[in-house]
Amino acid sequence: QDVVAFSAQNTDKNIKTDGNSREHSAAGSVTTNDIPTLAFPSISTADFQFNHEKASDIIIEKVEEFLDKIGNGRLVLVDLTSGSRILNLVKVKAEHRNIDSSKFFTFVGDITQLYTKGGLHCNVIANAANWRLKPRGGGVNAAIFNAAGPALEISTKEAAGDAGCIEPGSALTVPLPSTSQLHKREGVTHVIHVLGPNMNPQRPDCLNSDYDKGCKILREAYSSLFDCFASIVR
Ligand code: AR6
Repeated sequence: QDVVAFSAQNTDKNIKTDGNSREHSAAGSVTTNDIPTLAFPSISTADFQFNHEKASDIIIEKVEEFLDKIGNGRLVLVDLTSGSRILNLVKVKAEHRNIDSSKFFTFVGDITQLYTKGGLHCNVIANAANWRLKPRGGGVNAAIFNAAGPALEISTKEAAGDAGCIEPGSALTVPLPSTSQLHKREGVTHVIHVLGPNMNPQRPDCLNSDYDKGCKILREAYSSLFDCFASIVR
């Protein structure tokens, strides 16, 4: 990852973003390390081809709805590059709506290396999953399964139970064993798989540009995700 991208774009005032630093404070005081933090990618807006304007409105709406329900927790929208359209749309809209930037902000970086490369500690990360909860495919799903190792596949199977899959609009919390590299190295204790609406004809359950349905499902997806995070925080 490009260190410059971290320092130029990241908006968390509490962390140094020179790419090598860590969150720290004087002994005994509360550090940002202790704050429950959910890092999440923009669900459905890459491989699933969901409209970015509509998705950014829904992210803002749901963040505003949930900020009071997650106690002292923080929500962080993450994407790989500073040129990310969805990240920039959300950033501008969040500023417009005066959303508390200590509770919600955007961050440029790989969601599997937020601590080691960006100095941002996120104990929970969200995955834009596929309905079978399989490691395959590309995007953030493959990145998270690769970084976590086999422990995530095993824990995901356990959490999914007999069904073994999830419905569009729903989320599933998976505790990440301490043997996983993602836990050891990045401090991630939970992965929340989320299945968003699909507008890509090459993927299952394509909604064929039915945005009435698509927006409803994307709202449900973020509600499920933030509810799962709220349960972890509690
Ligand atoms: N770190 C942070 N953000 C990322 C990373 C990463 N390592 N990789 C991608 N993104 P996508 P979807 C951003 O396509 O549209 C999979 O194959 C990316 O730039 O991963 O919900 C699954 O198996 C974008 O902003 O998810 C599903 O079949 C966001 O993550 C399907 O794709 C989501 O992009 C899900 O498609």
